[in-house]
Amino acid sequence: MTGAGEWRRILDTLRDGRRFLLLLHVKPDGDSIGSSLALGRALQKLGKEAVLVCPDELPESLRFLPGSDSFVRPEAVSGPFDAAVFLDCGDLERAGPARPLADLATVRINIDHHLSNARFGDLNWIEADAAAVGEITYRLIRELGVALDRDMAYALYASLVTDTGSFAYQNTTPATHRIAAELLELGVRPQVVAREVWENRPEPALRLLGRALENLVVDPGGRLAWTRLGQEDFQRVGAGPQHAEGVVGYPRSLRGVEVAVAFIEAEPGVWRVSLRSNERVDVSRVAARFGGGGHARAAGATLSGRFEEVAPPLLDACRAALDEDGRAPA
Ligand SMILES: [Mn+2]
Repeated sequence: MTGAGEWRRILDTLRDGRRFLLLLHVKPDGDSIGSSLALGRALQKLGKEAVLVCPDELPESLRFLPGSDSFVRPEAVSGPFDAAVFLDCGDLERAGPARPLADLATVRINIDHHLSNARFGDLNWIEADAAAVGEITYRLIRELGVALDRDMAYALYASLVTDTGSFAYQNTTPATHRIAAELLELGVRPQVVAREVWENRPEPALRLLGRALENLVVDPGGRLAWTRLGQEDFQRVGAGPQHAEGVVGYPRSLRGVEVAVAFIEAEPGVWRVSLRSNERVDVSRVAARFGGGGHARAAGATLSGRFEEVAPPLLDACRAALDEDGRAPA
């Protein structure tokens, strides 16, 4: 959490500026996409220009959101901007190829909820206990005096639903539900969002999940479980890394598991590692030791090399974190 002065300066910058650049993170998720769509629309309602930049293709599951066709590629953007707003980016690198565009802006505003946020902005608002950046964006829009409309409500609801796993994760709070209630009152139909976000799955994704379940390994004692999807798995079912989204939720769902890991070989020899914990272990600390980061219950890192080389040290770090937790007073 940051001081109230910083929050006021962010609001002032948004009120005073005319032209804004909104930046998402690479492999954009519902939180990043929903927050930027909602804030962009709010700024437009105030008569300002908002350019929404997406470093990657939008995931299929979020293209139902109104305005999702308004994102532009980094190479199509020209400055100057009064401010660049980073949403849901734990560090500058997360903005990927869009990162240099921030130099076209007078002020860099960093709005995030990652514990590990690098505070790279001129103005930073980091709220680690916000379930989603969408919650912070909701308050920003309210305090800018913009009335939420149905399109913004859908965007913010998508942000909440994706970052809380449909209000199931530990980050879900009364505030999350209060905001969600208001979004439903504005016309959001929850079944539409759930269907689009979770259930509109292409067949290769389900086939790939089958591979992931076959590759499941459970540590003796049952508190650590992991799976892997190598290039051979993707080839076998005609899937790509984008179809591996959410796979780590399956080892996490196993009875007795505290820490779950998914090793995804996104490119030959490049492993995207997803870490999850259920109750106690801070996996962002494990991820940080391997150059990654994230939240206490959900974090990630990228490792290069053969699986046999990259996996054991990371799994050992998980075991050490679990041992440490076992020794801590209850
Ligand atoms: Mn988020």
